[in-house]
Amino acid sequence: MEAGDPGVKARMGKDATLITVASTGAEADKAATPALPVTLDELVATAKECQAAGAAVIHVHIRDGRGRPTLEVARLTDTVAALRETTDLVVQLSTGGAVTDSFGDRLAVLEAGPDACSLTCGTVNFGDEVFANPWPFIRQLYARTRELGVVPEFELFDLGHIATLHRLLDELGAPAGGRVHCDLVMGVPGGMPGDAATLVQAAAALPADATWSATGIGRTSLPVMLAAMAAGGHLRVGLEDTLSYARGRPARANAELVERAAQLAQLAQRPPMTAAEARSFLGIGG
Ligand code: KMH
Ligand code: ZN
Repeated sequence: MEAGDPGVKARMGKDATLITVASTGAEADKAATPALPVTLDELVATAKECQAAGAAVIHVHIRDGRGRPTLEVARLTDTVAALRETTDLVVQLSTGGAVTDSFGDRLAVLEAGPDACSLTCGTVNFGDEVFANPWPFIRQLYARTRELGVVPEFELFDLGHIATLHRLLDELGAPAGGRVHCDLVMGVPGGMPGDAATLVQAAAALPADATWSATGIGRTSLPVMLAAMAAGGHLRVGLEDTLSYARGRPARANAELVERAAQLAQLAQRPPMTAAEARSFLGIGG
Protein backbone atom coordinates (compact mmCIF):
# COMPACT_ATOMS: atom_id res chain seq x y z
CA MET A 1 0.00 0.00 0.00
CA GLU A 2 1.33 3.41 -0.91
CA ALA A 3 1.06 6.09 1.74
CA GLY A 4 -0.31 9.31 0.33
CA ASP A 5 -2.45 7.70 -2.39
CA PRO A 6 -5.89 9.28 -1.87
CA GLY A 7 -7.69 6.30 -3.46
CA VAL A 8 -6.01 3.86 -1.10
CA LYS A 9 -6.82 6.05 1.88
CA ALA A 10 -10.47 6.38 0.92
CA ARG A 11 -10.84 2.62 0.45
CA MET A 12 -9.09 1.93 3.72
CA GLY A 13 -11.61 4.11 5.54
CA LYS A 14 -14.51 2.07 4.21
CA ASP A 15 -12.93 -1.38 4.26
CA ALA A 16 -11.17 -1.28 7.60
CA THR A 17 -11.74 -0.02 11.11
CA LEU A 18 -9.48 2.37 12.97
CA ILE A 19 -9.43 1.31 16.61
CA THR A 20 -8.19 3.79 19.19
CA VAL A 21 -7.54 2.82 22.78
CA ALA A 22 -8.09 5.54 25.38
CA SER A 23 -6.26 3.74 28.12
CA THR A 24 -6.16 5.97 31.16
CA GLY A 25 -7.93 9.35 31.04
CA ALA A 26 -7.70 11.95 33.76
CA GLU A 27 -10.65 10.97 35.91
CA ALA A 28 -10.46 7.34 37.05
CA ASP A 29 -8.67 6.47 40.24
CA LYS A 30 -6.04 3.73 40.35
CA ALA A 31 -7.10 2.63 43.84
CA ALA A 32 -10.64 1.96 42.61
CA THR A 33 -9.52 0.57 39.22
CA PRO A 34 -6.32 -1.48 39.57
CA ALA A 35 -6.33 -2.25 35.81
CA LEU A 36 -5.78 1.45 35.00
CA PRO A 37 -2.29 2.02 33.57
CA VAL A 38 -0.78 4.98 35.43
CA THR A 39 2.99 4.37 35.41
CA LEU A 40 5.09 4.47 32.25
CA ASP A 41 5.77 0.74 32.52
CA GLU A 42 2.07 0.01 32.86
CA LEU A 43 1.25 2.28 29.93
CA VAL A 44 3.85 0.61 27.70
CA ALA A 45 2.61 -2.86 28.65
CA THR A 46 -0.98 -1.80 27.93
CA ALA A 47 0.02 -0.27 24.59
CA LYS A 48 1.74 -3.48 23.48
CA GLU A 49 -1.23 -5.64 24.49
CA CYS A 50 -3.67 -3.30 22.78
CA GLN A 51 -1.66 -3.20 19.57
CA ALA A 52 -1.65 -7.02 19.54
CA ALA A 53 -5.42 -6.95 20.11
CA GLY A 54 -6.10 -4.63 17.16
CA ALA A 55 -5.59 -1.02 18.24
CA ALA A 56 -3.75 1.33 15.90
CA VAL A 57 -3.91 4.57 17.91
CA ILE A 58 -3.36 5.24 21.60
CA HIS A 59 -4.98 8.30 23.18
CA VAL A 60 -2.68 9.22 26.05
CA HIS A 61 -3.18 10.93 29.40
CA ILE A 62 -0.37 10.48 31.89
CA ARG A 63 -0.13 10.50 35.67
CA ASP A 64 2.52 11.73 38.09
CA GLY A 65 4.38 9.62 40.67
CA ARG A 66 1.31 9.68 42.90
CA GLY A 67 -1.10 8.65 40.17
CA ARG A 68 -2.57 12.13 39.66
CA PRO A 69 -3.09 13.52 36.13
CA THR A 70 -0.25 15.71 34.89
CA LEU A 71 0.66 17.58 31.72
CA GLU A 72 4.35 17.92 32.57
CA VAL A 73 6.06 18.27 29.19
CA ALA A 74 9.24 16.35 30.10
CA ARG A 75 7.17 13.41 31.29
CA LEU A 76 5.01 13.57 28.16
CA THR A 77 8.12 13.67 25.96
CA ASP A 78 9.52 10.56 27.68
CA THR A 79 6.15 8.85 27.25
CA VAL A 80 6.04 9.57 23.52
CA ALA A 81 9.59 8.21 23.17
CA ALA A 82 8.83 5.05 25.15
CA LEU A 83 5.66 4.30 23.17
CA ARG A 84 7.53 4.85 19.89
CA GLU A 85 10.34 2.51 20.97
CA THR A 86 8.07 -0.31 22.01
CA THR A 87 5.08 -0.10 19.65
CA ASP A 88 4.07 1.16 16.21
CA LEU A 89 0.92 2.78 17.54
CA VAL A 90 0.02 6.31 16.51
CA VAL A 91 0.69 8.33 19.66
CA GLN A 92 -2.13 10.81 20.23
CA LEU A 93 -1.60 13.03 23.28
CA SER A 94 -4.61 14.51 25.01
CA THR A 95 -4.75 18.29 24.97
CA GLY A 96 -7.93 18.04 27.01
CA GLY A 97 -6.10 17.02 30.16
CA ALA A 98 -8.17 17.27 33.33
CA VAL A 99 -10.88 19.88 33.88
CA THR A 100 -8.52 21.68 36.27
CA ASP A 101 -5.68 22.12 33.74
CA SER A 102 -4.84 25.59 32.44
CA PHE A 103 -5.06 26.51 28.76
CA GLY A 104 -1.32 27.24 28.77
CA ASP A 105 -0.45 23.76 30.03
CA ARG A 106 -2.83 22.17 27.55
CA LEU A 107 -1.26 24.10 24.67
CA ALA A 108 2.24 23.09 25.80
CA VAL A 109 1.36 19.39 25.37
CA LEU A 110 2.16 19.82 21.67
CA GLU A 111 5.80 20.56 22.52
CA ALA A 112 6.22 16.89 23.52
CA GLY A 113 6.24 16.04 19.80
CA PRO A 114 3.38 13.54 19.43
CA ASP A 115 2.12 12.17 16.09
CA ALA A 116 -1.35 13.38 16.87
CA CYS A 117 -3.43 15.13 19.52
CA SER A 118 -7.01 15.46 20.62
CA LEU A 119 -8.64 18.85 20.06
CA THR A 120 -12.02 19.48 21.64
CA CYS A 121 -14.26 21.85 19.71
CA GLY A 122 -16.27 23.43 22.51
CA THR A 123 -17.11 23.77 26.17
CA VAL A 124 -19.27 21.09 27.73
CA ASN A 125 -20.74 20.34 31.13
CA PHE A 126 -18.80 17.34 32.39
CA GLY A 127 -20.74 15.75 35.23
CA ASP A 128 -20.56 18.29 38.03
CA GLU A 129 -17.62 20.05 36.35
CA VAL A 130 -17.12 22.12 33.21
CA PHE A 131 -14.66 21.10 30.48
CA ALA A 132 -13.75 24.54 29.16
CA ASN A 133 -12.86 25.08 25.51
CA PRO A 134 -13.61 28.66 24.50
CA TRP A 135 -13.24 29.66 20.86
CA PRO A 136 -9.97 31.67 21.22
CA PHE A 137 -8.29 28.66 22.85
CA ILE A 138 -9.58 26.21 20.22
CA ARG A 139 -8.32 28.53 17.48
CA GLN A 140 -4.89 28.96 19.09
CA LEU A 141 -4.49 25.23 19.70
CA TYR A 142 -5.50 24.37 16.15
CA ALA A 143 -3.14 26.98 14.68
CA ARG A 144 -0.28 25.47 16.71
CA THR A 145 -1.04 21.93 15.48
CA ARG A 146 -0.72 23.24 11.95
CA GLU A 147 2.58 24.98 12.70
CA LEU A 148 4.06 21.86 14.32
CA GLY A 149 2.56 19.31 11.92
CA VAL A 150 0.71 17.47 14.69
CA VAL A 151 -2.38 15.71 13.32
CA PRO A 152 -5.48 16.70 15.31
CA GLU A 153 -8.46 14.52 16.07
CA PHE A 154 -11.49 16.74 16.62
CA GLU A 155 -13.32 15.71 19.79
CA LEU A 156 -17.03 16.48 19.53
CA PHE A 157 -19.09 16.16 22.70
CA ASP A 158 -22.14 17.97 21.41
CA LEU A 159 -23.79 19.01 18.15
CA GLY A 160 -22.71 22.65 18.70
CA HIS A 161 -19.09 21.49 18.62
CA ILE A 162 -19.63 20.44 15.02
CA ALA A 163 -20.60 24.02 14.11
CA THR A 164 -17.36 25.17 15.69
CA LEU A 165 -15.41 22.57 13.71
CA HIS A 166 -16.85 24.00 10.47
CA ARG A 167 -15.88 27.51 11.60
CA LEU A 168 -12.34 26.38 12.46
CA LEU A 169 -11.77 24.76 9.08
CA ASP A 170 -13.33 27.71 7.24
CA GLU A 171 -11.12 30.24 9.04
CA LEU A 172 -7.81 28.36 9.31
CA GLY A 173 -7.90 25.69 6.62
CA ALA A 174 -7.21 21.97 6.58
CA PRO A 175 -5.37 20.17 9.37
CA ALA A 176 -1.85 18.78 9.28
CA GLY A 177 -2.04 15.49 7.40
CA GLY A 178 -4.97 16.73 5.31
CA ARG A 179 -7.65 14.47 6.76
CA VAL A 180 -10.42 15.83 8.97
CA HIS A 181 -10.84 13.00 11.45
CA CYS A 182 -13.28 13.38 14.32
CA ASP A 183 -14.30 11.49 17.42
CA LEU A 184 -17.91 11.66 18.60
CA VAL A 185 -17.69 11.48 22.39
CA MET A 186 -21.17 10.45 23.46
CA GLY A 187 -22.91 9.91 26.75
CA VAL A 188 -20.95 12.38 28.89
CA PRO A 189 -23.39 13.76 31.47
CA GLY A 190 -23.82 17.23 29.95
CA GLY A 191 -22.96 16.30 26.35
CA MET A 192 -24.91 14.61 23.58
CA PRO A 193 -26.59 11.35 24.52
CA GLY A 194 -25.04 8.04 23.47
CA ASP A 195 -27.67 6.54 21.21
CA ALA A 196 -28.02 5.57 17.58
CA ALA A 197 -30.33 8.42 16.55
CA THR A 198 -27.96 11.07 17.90
CA LEU A 199 -24.96 9.37 16.35
CA VAL A 200 -26.56 9.37 12.90
CA GLN A 201 -27.48 13.05 13.24
CA ALA A 202 -24.00 14.01 14.38
CA ALA A 203 -22.27 12.05 11.63
CA ALA A 204 -24.51 13.71 9.02
CA ALA A 205 -23.54 17.17 10.27
CA LEU A 206 -19.78 16.63 9.84
CA PRO A 207 -17.82 18.24 6.99
CA ALA A 208 -18.32 16.35 3.72
CA ASP A 209 -15.01 14.46 3.58
CA ALA A 210 -14.56 13.97 7.30
CA THR A 211 -14.04 10.54 8.79
CA TRP A 212 -15.02 9.75 12.34
CA SER A 213 -14.90 7.38 15.22
CA ALA A 214 -17.27 7.26 18.15
CA THR A 215 -16.98 6.40 21.79
CA GLY A 216 -19.76 5.92 24.30
CA ILE A 217 -19.06 6.84 27.89
CA GLY A 218 -20.04 4.40 30.61
CA ARG A 219 -23.09 2.30 29.82
CA THR A 220 -23.43 3.88 26.36
CA SER A 221 -20.25 2.11 25.25
CA LEU A 222 -21.96 -0.85 23.56
CA PRO A 223 -24.85 0.95 21.82
CA VAL A 224 -22.47 3.60 20.49
CA MET A 225 -19.98 0.98 19.28
CA LEU A 226 -22.70 -0.98 17.47
CA ALA A 227 -24.23 2.16 15.95
CA ALA A 228 -20.82 3.44 14.83
CA MET A 229 -20.04 0.22 12.99
CA ALA A 230 -23.47 0.20 11.34
CA ALA A 231 -23.04 3.83 10.23
CA GLY A 232 -19.57 3.32 8.75
CA GLY A 233 -17.57 4.89 11.55
CA HIS A 234 -14.48 3.89 13.49
CA LEU A 235 -14.12 2.94 17.16
CA ARG A 236 -12.56 4.28 20.34
CA VAL A 237 -12.66 2.12 23.45
CA GLY A 238 -10.77 1.94 26.73
CA LEU A 239 -10.82 2.53 30.47
CA GLU A 240 -10.87 6.32 29.99
CA ASP A 241 -14.40 5.91 28.65
CA THR A 242 -15.83 2.90 30.44
CA LEU A 243 -14.67 0.89 33.41
CA SER A 244 -17.06 -2.00 32.75
CA TYR A 245 -17.01 -4.84 30.27
CA ALA A 246 -20.62 -5.75 30.99
CA ARG A 247 -23.24 -4.78 33.52
CA GLY A 248 -21.75 -5.47 36.95
CA ARG A 249 -18.47 -6.80 35.52
CA PRO A 250 -15.45 -4.49 35.59
CA ALA A 251 -13.14 -4.60 32.57
CA ARG A 252 -10.04 -6.65 33.34
CA ALA A 253 -7.80 -4.61 31.05
CA ASN A 254 -7.85 -2.17 28.18
CA ALA A 255 -6.89 -5.02 25.84
CA GLU A 256 -10.10 -6.83 26.67
CA LEU A 257 -12.11 -3.84 25.43
CA VAL A 258 -9.94 -3.59 22.30
CA GLU A 259 -10.36 -7.31 21.62
CA ARG A 260 -14.13 -6.97 21.66
CA ALA A 261 -13.99 -3.96 19.33
CA ALA A 262 -11.71 -5.89 16.97
CA GLN A 263 -14.10 -8.87 16.98
CA LEU A 264 -16.95 -6.55 16.07
CA ALA A 265 -14.88 -5.01 13.28
CA GLN A 266 -14.13 -8.50 11.91
CA LEU A 267 -17.80 -9.41 12.12
CA ALA A 268 -18.69 -6.27 10.17
CA GLN A 269 -16.12 -7.28 7.52
CA ARG A 270 -14.12 -4.14 8.19
CA PRO A 271 -11.11 -5.61 10.04
CA PRO A 272 -8.90 -3.48 12.27
CA MET A 273 -6.36 -1.24 10.52
CA THR A 274 -2.75 -1.88 11.37
CA ALA A 275 -0.79 1.00 12.84
CA ALA A 276 0.97 1.51 9.49
CA GLU A 277 -2.38 1.69 7.70
CA ALA A 278 -3.63 4.14 10.32
CA ARG A 279 -0.63 6.40 9.69
CA SER A 280 -1.38 6.44 5.99
CA PHE A 281 -5.09 6.96 6.61
CA LEU A 282 -4.52 9.91 8.98
CA GLY A 283 -1.71 11.43 6.91
CA ILE A 284 0.94 10.96 9.58
CA GLY A 285 4.54 10.97 8.40
CA GLY A 286 3.52 10.85 4.75
N1 KMH B 1 -10.48 14.59 30.67
C1 KMH B 1 -11.49 15.39 30.04
C2 KMH B 1 -11.76 16.61 30.85
C3 KMH B 1 -9.29 14.86 25.68
O1 KMH B 1 -8.55 14.00 26.11
O2 KMH B 1 -8.97 15.58 24.76
C4 KMH B 1 -11.11 15.79 28.65
C5 KMH B 1 -10.69 14.73 27.74
C6 KMH B 1 -10.63 15.11 26.32
O3 KMH B 1 -10.35 13.62 28.11
ZN1 ZN C 1 -8.93 12.02 26.86
